[in-house]
Amino acid sequence: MKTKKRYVTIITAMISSSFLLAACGGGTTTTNAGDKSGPTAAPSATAITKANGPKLSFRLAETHPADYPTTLGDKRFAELVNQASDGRIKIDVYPASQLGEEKAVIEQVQLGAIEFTRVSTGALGGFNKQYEVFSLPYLFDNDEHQWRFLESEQGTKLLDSLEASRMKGLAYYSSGARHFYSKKPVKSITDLKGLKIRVIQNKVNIDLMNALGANATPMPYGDVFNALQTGIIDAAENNYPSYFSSNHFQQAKHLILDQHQRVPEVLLISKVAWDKLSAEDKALIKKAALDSVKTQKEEWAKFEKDSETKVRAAGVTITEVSDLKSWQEAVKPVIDKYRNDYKDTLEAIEKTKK
Ligand code: GTR
Repeated sequence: MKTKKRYVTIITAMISSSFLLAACGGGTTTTNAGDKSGPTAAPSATAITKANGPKLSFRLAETHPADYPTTLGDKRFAELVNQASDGRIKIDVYPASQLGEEKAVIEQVQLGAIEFTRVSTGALGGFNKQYEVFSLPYLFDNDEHQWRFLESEQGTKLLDSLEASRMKGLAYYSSGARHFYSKKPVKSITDLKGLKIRVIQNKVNIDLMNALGANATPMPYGDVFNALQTGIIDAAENNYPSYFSSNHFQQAKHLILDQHQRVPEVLLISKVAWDKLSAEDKALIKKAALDSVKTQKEEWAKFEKDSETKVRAAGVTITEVSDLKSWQEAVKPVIDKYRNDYKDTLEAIEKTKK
């Protein structure tokens, strides 16, 4: 039922968006290069005035629900773009995976069928090898360290490297630290052995689970709740906000705060859509994306605390890890395996340590 409803929403959204884009000359502000129409022809896209509504209408796909911090960041971005373009550019945010799960959305974005999305760099790792670096364990000491890297020259270079995968990275968003949670009690690293653990699909995640003696089970985020409920998997891993908002905490009540990854989020646009924009619109979209980071970070900080309070109140068993050394030792072979592949990025991450 849920899937059927989702497809109806996707199709309806595609139809309405294509109509608007058709009215807008296919999502571009420039006059058709091959336009040979004379004075009697129907008005071109550029002739549509603000009074007739926005000239450009785009969709932004978001996995999380409407009140989740990344969605609030997306909405702020859309609002800033609308303001800066004086109503010419409209971006509709579709939360709660209405346009599909991350992997499917990224494929649509590559084709230009969906223009914008906010996704995890974990999911991007399946499309652009450079992004798998973020799935390596214990790269960053804390969120501040991660942001120093993301805002460094190498962090910006990485965002720009998405162009090779037919996407244009606009900004990074916060996503805190990821921890394991399980249906069975997990008090130490050895308790993960033999567990079937859901991961975001990419090669590093599979190596990481192997290093822990667990079985990696990649699947879309939206399937995890049922998979936990039916016992297809024993465990999963995520940050506090996702653990809470997805209700995974109701099925997997044992959380261990091992902080194995900090996997940032990315706000991006399809290269197909990007290439059609005027230089002026590119600049205002890029600026709006970077300006929306402030809102996303503020909302993140609030929601992260709130989620922790709520899962604690729900009676989840939480194990603190006072000494991460044994965890870091156990997963070191994974970093060693990839050290050469990500030499520049790993060096830049090291340099941004304090
Ligand atoms: C969340 C992330 C989502 C999605 C999810 C997952 O932290 O914000 O975009 O990637 O993790 O585990 O699939």
